[in-house]
Amino acid sequence: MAKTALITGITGQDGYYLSRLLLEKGYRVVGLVPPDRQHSLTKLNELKDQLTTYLVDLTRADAITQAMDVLQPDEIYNLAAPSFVPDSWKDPLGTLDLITGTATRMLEATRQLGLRTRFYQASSSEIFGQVCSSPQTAETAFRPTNPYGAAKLHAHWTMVHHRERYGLFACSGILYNHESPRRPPQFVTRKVSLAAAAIKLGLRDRLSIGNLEAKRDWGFAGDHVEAMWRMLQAETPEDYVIGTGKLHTVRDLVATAFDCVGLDWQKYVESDPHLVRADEHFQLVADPSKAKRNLGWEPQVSFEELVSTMVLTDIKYLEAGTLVPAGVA
Ligand code: G4F
Repeated sequence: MAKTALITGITGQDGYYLSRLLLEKGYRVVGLVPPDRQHSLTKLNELKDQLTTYLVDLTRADAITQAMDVLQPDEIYNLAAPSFVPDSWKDPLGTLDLITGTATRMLEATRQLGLRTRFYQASSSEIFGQVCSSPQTAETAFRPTNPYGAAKLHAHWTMVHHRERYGLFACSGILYNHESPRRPPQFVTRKVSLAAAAIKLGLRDRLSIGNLEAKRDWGFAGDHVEAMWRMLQAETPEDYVIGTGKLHTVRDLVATAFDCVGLDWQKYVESDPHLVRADEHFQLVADPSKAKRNLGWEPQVSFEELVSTMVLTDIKYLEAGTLVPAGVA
């Protein structure tokens, strides 16, 4: 019988790539979608005939428990989260409830129903924050510096408590930045790929960007969701950092993107101090050796391939005159 995988955050970038992967593997894939996110289901049009979705308010423990009781999932991937870090300063409490609250409600439902479900918690390199050593492993000290990172850390510890106290098969993937043509445009990779494409096509002539010296460990979302699945197939539940192990600057990103379309970025890009974030740390880089050793996981797509795919896909969208609302591409 086909395994059932339940995904929260299915309408996001990772939800799409993970659904595709699990469907290819023969899973029955079910998304729990909050009623106020129902409109986002159009982003999954390509997969809609193969997916099941339930409208469930993730802020309600009883609704989650009821859905899980009906579905009896073999695996849960808890991806739901507001993911744009600066927004977490505007609504720290809402961020905490959506991230930590949802994780806690799902873990508690698993425990109370006595399910043998395997649970994946989407964690983030933001839990390392002001890092004390680089590259990071799952054993590196956690020192988040924003409400998003703090909420992700709380969710991580809640998952650990359920694993250690109740014996749940639960684990965290501590993921570094992962991108694709489905990344919403407020994130820097998509902002840059869209701008390079639009400038190439003569649709605009400038790109305002924040700190060009900011550094990130950027990988491909399709590679990172493969690691999520592998974590739940392992013999024992363990936490992993998932990243490429390579740092690039925003300057590298811009130069690579504009180079793809034969443009000199320095003619078009200006730095806007209003877009520079305070208190950022630029040594967030993964040591993915444990994932390679235990899970056989390695990133397949290089930084250059990723950026070029994003720019070329955006050119196609813009040439086709397709509207590119957040997250739809
Ligand atoms: O693309 P970003 O906005 O992503 P950020 O903040 O690193 O967060 C992403 O990755 C985290 C770790 O995996 C996730 F937890 C989180 O949910 C999200 O997926 O910014 C990347 C870097 C930052 O250093 C930022 O300051 O790019 C720098 N940057 C420079 N100029 C800019 C800009 N970022 C944005 N969004 N816009 C700019 O103009």
